[in-house]
Amino acid sequence: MGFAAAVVLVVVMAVMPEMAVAAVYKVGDAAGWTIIGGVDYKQWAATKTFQLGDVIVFEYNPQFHNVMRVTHGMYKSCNVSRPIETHTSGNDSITIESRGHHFFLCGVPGHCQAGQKVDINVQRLTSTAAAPQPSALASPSVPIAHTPAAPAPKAAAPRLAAGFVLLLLAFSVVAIGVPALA
Ligand SMILES: *[C@@H]1O[C@H](CO)[C@@H](O)[C@H](O)[C@H]1NC(C)=O
Ligand SMILES: *[C@@H]1O[C@H](CO)[C@@H](O)[C@H](O)[C@H]1NC(C)=O
Ligand SMILES: [Cu+2]
Repeated sequence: MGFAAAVVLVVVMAVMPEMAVAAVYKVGDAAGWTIIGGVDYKQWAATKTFQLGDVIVFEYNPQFHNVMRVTHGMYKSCNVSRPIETHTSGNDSITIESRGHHFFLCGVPGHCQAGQKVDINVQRLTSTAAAPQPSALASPSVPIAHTPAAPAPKAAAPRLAAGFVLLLLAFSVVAIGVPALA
């Protein structure tokens, strides 16, 4: 890679911070998807900044719970009669592929009313950045920070270091040369 290419990559990295790898979020963190312990899923979601391509993991005992994606109206009233989709594996990974609100609740009678509902909201941005690639290394229990995807700074660093050394050499020559002339 030439120096010009490295510079271009560094500039691209600087102006496109929204190009990030996907994060994996386990709903409720260690508690998971449950009605035990009074997990506040609204508070849980409020501390996250969900992005396109992020994976939301619902972990629960499928004998007692499920996951239904519903409309805003059904979410508000805990109406489980006509879900958009239903997940029942007990370990459901759902990739968020569109912006806006994604409403989920547990369809077992009484559970939504007890607070087992969550709104995953992906901010609507003006950006037209390409959808990020899901990270193969992400763990479901630990939210991964959104970091730049391309390894450009690593590639550019030795060249920048070489440039810095040249600059230091130039200053040394000037520093030694000036007193000699005086
Ligand atoms: C629940 O939602 C369905 C479909 O939107 C609707 O037909 C039904 O009347 C709703 N039930 C209640 C109790 O609101
Ligand atoms: C859920 O699935 C993920 C991979 O999709 C896996 O790493 C994790 O161990 C699973 N958890 C349980 C409790 O099976
Ligand atoms: Cu439930």
